[in-house]
Amino acid sequence: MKKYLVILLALSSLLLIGCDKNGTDSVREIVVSGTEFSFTPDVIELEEFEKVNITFKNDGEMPHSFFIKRFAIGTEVLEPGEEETIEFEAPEKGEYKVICTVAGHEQEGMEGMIIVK
Ligand SMILES: [Cu+2]
Repeated sequence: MKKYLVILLALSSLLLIGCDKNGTDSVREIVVSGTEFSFTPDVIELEEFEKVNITFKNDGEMPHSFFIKRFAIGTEVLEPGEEETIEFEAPEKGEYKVICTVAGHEQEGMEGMIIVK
């Protein structure tokens, strides 16, 4: 009987540690790089309603932006070398397309996806 109690205590303390790491106030930092003509990473996976800071860096030689189409949220069009951070709260489960808003860049393949699981 005592043995089980010890195991139980050990498990519950593990759970507590887990909670601290993923507490509701924690904001994950995600960095996305943009070049001609792609995003790296091009897929970002988020938990439902997770809060994240997405920093978009223009590592290319042309102006670029990072824009989440469905919600019309994104960075300004940034010059090469510039970066901007946006705060984003993941919506419900789904796939949300990300594009560069500079004319022609989406057509060149500058698109990505936020997948909320
Ligand atoms: Cu672009």
